[in-house]
Amino acid sequence: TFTMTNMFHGILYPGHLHTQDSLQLAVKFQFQDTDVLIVSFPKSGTTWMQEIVGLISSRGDPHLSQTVPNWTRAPWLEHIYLAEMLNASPSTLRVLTTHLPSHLLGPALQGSKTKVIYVSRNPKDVVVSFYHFHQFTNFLPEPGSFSEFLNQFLEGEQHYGSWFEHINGWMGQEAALNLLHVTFEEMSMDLPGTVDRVSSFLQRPLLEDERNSCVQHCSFSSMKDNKMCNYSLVPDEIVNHSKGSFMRKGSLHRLFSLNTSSAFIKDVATTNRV
Ligand code: PPS
Repeated sequence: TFTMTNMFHGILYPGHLHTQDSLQLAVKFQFQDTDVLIVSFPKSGTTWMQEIVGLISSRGDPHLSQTVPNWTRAPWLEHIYLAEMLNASPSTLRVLTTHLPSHLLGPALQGSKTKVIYVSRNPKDVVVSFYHFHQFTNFLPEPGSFSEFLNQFLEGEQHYGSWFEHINGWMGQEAALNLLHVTFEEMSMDLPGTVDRVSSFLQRPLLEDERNSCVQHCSFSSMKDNKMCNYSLVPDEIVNHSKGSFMRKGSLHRLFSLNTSSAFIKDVATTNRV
C-alpha cells in the first residue's frame, strides 16, 4: 500500500499517511490566529524550521525536542493522524506543518492572522535531495535516472506537484497573509540571524543564552544525532535505513550558495531558469 498514491486536485500525494479525507480536512482546517504554520515544498528545510520554531517556543530548552518526535510537536496538516497529534502535542504554541500549495490551502487561511513561515530552498538542491528521498523511502516511486527525474521535476509531474507553482503561489500570497519567508540558504549561512528573525516574527524575544542554545540544538550535527527529528524512529518498511538517511548532507549547491534573497527565488520560479 505504500506505493499507492492519492490524486488530490490534480496533485499526487503518497498513499502513506495521506487519504482523500485527510487532504480534505487539511484544506478545510480552522486556523486560529495564534497558530504557527510552517509551509514548504518537500526537501526545502521543513524539519530544520520545525526545530527552530520548537526551540524558540521553549526558549532554547531542548527537553521537548529531544523527547518528543517532531511529527507530534509540529503535526502535519494533511496527514491522517492530525487530530490525534494535535491532542498529544505538548507544545505551548500550536505549530502545524504542510507541503500543500497555496491554491489549495489559501482559502482556509483567508483573513486569518496565522503566522505562516514559508521555507524555500534553491531548486537544484531541492531536486537532488528529493531524488535521494525517493530512493530512501518506500512510499515514493523508484526515481529512475537523475536526468529523467529532473525532467519530471521541471514539468511538475512528481508527488506534491510543481516546485514552481508552490513558490509562485505562496509568494503571491505574501501580502495577503501574515507570512515570513525564510530560505534554506539563509539558515545555512546565518543560523543565529535566522533564529532572531523567526523569534521576532513569533513575538517571542530571547535572551542571548536562550538564543545560543537554539542555535546549538538546531545545527546539522545536533539534528543528525537527534532521534526525535532525524526520522530514524520510522520503521524499516517505510524507509530504507540501509540506503541512506534523512539528514543526508544539508549542504548548499555552490552556484546558488550566495543568493538567498526572496527576489532571487521568485525570479528562478517565474522564469524556470534552473
Ligand atoms: S521533508 O521530507 O520535506 O520534510 O524534508 P525537509 O526537512 O524539508 O528537507 C530535508 C533536507 O534538509 C536538510 N536539513 C538540514 N541541513 C542543514 N542543517 C540542518 N540542521 C538540517 N536539517 C535538515 C536535510 O539534510 C535534507 O537535505 P539534503 O540535501 O538531502 O541533506
